[in-house]
Amino acid sequence: MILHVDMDAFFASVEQRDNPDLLGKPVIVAGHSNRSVVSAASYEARQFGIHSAMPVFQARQKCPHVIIQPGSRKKYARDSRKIMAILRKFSPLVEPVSIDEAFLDITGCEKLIGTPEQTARKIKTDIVNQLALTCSVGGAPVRFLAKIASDMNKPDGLTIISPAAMMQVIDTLPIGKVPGVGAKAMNQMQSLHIETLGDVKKFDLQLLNHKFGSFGQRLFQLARGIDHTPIAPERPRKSISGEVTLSRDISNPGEVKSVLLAQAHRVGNELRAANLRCRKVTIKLKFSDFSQITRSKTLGTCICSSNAIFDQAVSLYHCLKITKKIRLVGVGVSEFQETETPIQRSLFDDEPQIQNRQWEAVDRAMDSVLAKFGPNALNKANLKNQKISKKYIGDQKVNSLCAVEVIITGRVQGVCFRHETHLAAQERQLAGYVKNMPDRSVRALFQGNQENVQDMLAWCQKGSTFSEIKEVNTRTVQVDPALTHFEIRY
Ligand code: TTP
Ligand code: MG
Ligand code: MG
Repeated sequence: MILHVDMDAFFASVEQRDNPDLLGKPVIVAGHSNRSVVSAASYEARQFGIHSAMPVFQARQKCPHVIIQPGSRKKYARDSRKIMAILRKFSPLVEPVSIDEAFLDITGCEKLIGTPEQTARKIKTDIVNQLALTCSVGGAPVRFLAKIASDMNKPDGLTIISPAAMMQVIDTLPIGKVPGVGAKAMNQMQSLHIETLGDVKKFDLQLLNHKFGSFGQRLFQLARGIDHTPIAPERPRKSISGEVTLSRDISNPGEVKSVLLAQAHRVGNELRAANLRCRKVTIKLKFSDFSQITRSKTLGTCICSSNAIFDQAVSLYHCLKITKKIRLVGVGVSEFQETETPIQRSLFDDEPQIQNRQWEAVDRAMDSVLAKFGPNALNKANLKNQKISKKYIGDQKVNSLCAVEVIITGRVQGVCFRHETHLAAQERQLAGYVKNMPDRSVRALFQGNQENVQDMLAWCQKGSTFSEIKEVNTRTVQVDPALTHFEIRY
């Protein structure tokens, strides 16, 4: 038996608990700007038609006296950890799937705690007693139905689907409630007159595969109550990111860097709190016309200081030729390594490595001050006073040789792209190669003086006439003295 636990109006409920004046009132957690969106809405606010992801101005239109709380991610994360700890007392197989929900496999735990319903009730009581928050629990023989069950009687719900009742629930379950069925699949469902998950059983696997691709097989199984997805207790985080929608669109590079700095700090703080270092830094920019781009860089060493993350983010930003105003700025880190993992140090530490370690020490000291005295206790000097490290931008060591391997993804495998890359590399007197890869990406190696290589990387970010660059990943590699010219490799 699988249980799914999901907190009720999580962020809003935490705010109501911590400020009893808000109890029984329409409360949303969101930024105060009209451009912000609602993160969470209390059940009182939902009566006015307010829901998560709705712009704040619309929420205000629906309920002019709605109370807006800015919220505190740290506080919610702290409560989330406590909730997960409670759940782990009921089963070793607990899989948190978001900040406010988790699956538990309680198979075989019956003798210890009782029936699934008794277990669910005990979980609810423990959470109320220890956190003064309510949750909804769903139980079913398979994972996907447990999640559907937890949503059936929200808030403060408890719904158990027994093995005997499972097929009846499937037969009447509206198809739109099945995870994975989005707007596109719904159109197909309508054309096949599929209204409930049970209706899927009228069609054979071949037709489902034809209509829904790889999702066809999953639908075929779900309609028969089969879901082999296990409860995986440890699913390590793959990335940490922070982004902000600005109160007005900006284009001034100084302002963009300020926002990158703030996001780098936020991400760095979370990274260090999780005892991790990262090898990859990504920036995301959304423009005034809502188009967006991401750019990433894979580093030779793992970092965790906010400063180093900021430097990388700025170098990615500098490689872009931006013509539109920016409405959202984000910084993300990924490809983690545990902090305890010993780092391979070079025999003679170079200046950037020493600086990195010094910044790390400063950041850790800052983290502990902030944890103790709150988010406003300490702040870095703003950019006006801060010298932006130029070591990653390319105007240092201009004459030294370097080699960078690049993987470019997007619409890049046309003939023109390789030829234009070849010409651009030759113009910059670089050695190396460009090559189409089987996974539709393009791999290239650029070797030459550092300034020219940086310039070539900036060219890659922009792309050529007929290409559409999605991501450019770079990795510094060993200089190969045998490489003397640039070629297209087939
Ligand atoms: P949900 O569990 O989806 O929603 P909820 O807990 O607010 O309400 P419900 O009773 O329906 O479960 O999300 C958990 C928290 O995640 C939510 O309180 C706030 C945050 N969140 C966002 O920040 N943005 C979003 O778009 C959504 C859906 C949630
Ligand atoms: Mg919830
Ligand atoms: Mg949830």
